[in-house]
Amino acid sequence: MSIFNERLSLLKSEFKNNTEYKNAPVKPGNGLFYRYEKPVLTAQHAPLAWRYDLNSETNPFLMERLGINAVLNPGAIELNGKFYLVARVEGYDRKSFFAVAESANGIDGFEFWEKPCVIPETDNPDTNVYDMRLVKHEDGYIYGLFCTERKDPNAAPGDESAAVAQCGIVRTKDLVTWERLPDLKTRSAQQRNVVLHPEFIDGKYALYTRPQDSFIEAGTGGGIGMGFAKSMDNAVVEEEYVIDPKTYHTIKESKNGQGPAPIKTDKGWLHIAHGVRNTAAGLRYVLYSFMTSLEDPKKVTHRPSGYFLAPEGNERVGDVSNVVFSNGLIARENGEVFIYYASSDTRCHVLTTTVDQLVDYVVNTPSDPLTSAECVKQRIALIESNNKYK
Ligand code: M1P
Repeated sequence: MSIFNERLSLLKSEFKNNTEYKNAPVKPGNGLFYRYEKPVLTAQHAPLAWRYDLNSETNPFLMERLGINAVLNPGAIELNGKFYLVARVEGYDRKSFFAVAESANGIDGFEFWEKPCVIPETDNPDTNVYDMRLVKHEDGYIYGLFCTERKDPNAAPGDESAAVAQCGIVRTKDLVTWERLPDLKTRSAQQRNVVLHPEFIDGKYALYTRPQDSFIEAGTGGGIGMGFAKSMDNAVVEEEYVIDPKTYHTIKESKNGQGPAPIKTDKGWLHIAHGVRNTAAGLRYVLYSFMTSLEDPKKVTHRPSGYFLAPEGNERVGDVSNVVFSNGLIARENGEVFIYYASSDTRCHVLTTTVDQLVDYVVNTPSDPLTSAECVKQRIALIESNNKYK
């Protein structure tokens, strides 16, 4: 057998092993959600045709030509009973692109569509695009808000890393054809983690923002902001209100960012967000939750203490270690919720829970009292209230 044919047969069986598996919840879980034994989508899910030249004439060694480094931070949506992820796929060349993967049950069997998404450009070409938040808006479109990154035109000579991040916007009806709209305009020098609220507020589009001073640091940006735009065809947010500030000695001390669009519940809008703190080992990203008022979505009504998800075990290691990040969830009509997250900027996972569990968590978990002494009081109160159940 030729090297080419032998390798092709090995690669095909490796692909099958890496992608065709059942995924099971890890029990007993924590009462809020189940983690799953395996990731849902990885670089190994990228079809062979994306990575190899499959022509034995031009590639007799069946060498990998365009490798895939990571599959992470997927937007998520349910359409006609199927689960779709619009994942950030990163090549060995460090450029990310978007690709749709589909599954019948949302926890295993994800398969990429034949080709990645073709996202039209504006007059100012994107160098890199990533982290799409998908939202079915009440105006009838599915919007994808993502980060578009370009080299900083004011970078000092020799500085090849200064970049400007802004919010790119596309819309679609089918995830196949994407219409590019002008990038969001705000007063902030940089924007990442911008998310569209699914409903109009006072007749306007509402957007969660994350004003930031520089590419990495939120700086005086303050936290998760909210702003309003008259139109998405040329979206302009004049003023951003910080609704969830970063806070000293908490899990969101360095910065934070809205995750997917919030879930509407009877008790309020339920948000999933990421919080970042700095450590001697680098930045640590965890997921936390909060709730905003149905009457005034700028007002936070509940802030459970600390994080609900931190990287664990293998999740702690990857391209950017010690990170969990979520920008996609699916809240089904029957109350089930699938929260998709990536670990260490490398692979995608799912958590399953329900709206009832999330609401119970957010409404009934005490908030962070912000000092050690107050945390001790809080814990002793819990212990003492448990005495009668021993
Ligand atoms: O590397 C961790 C994450 O860093 C950025 O998030 P943030 O803007 O909140 O710092 C993003 O680049 C994200 O893609 C990445 O997962």
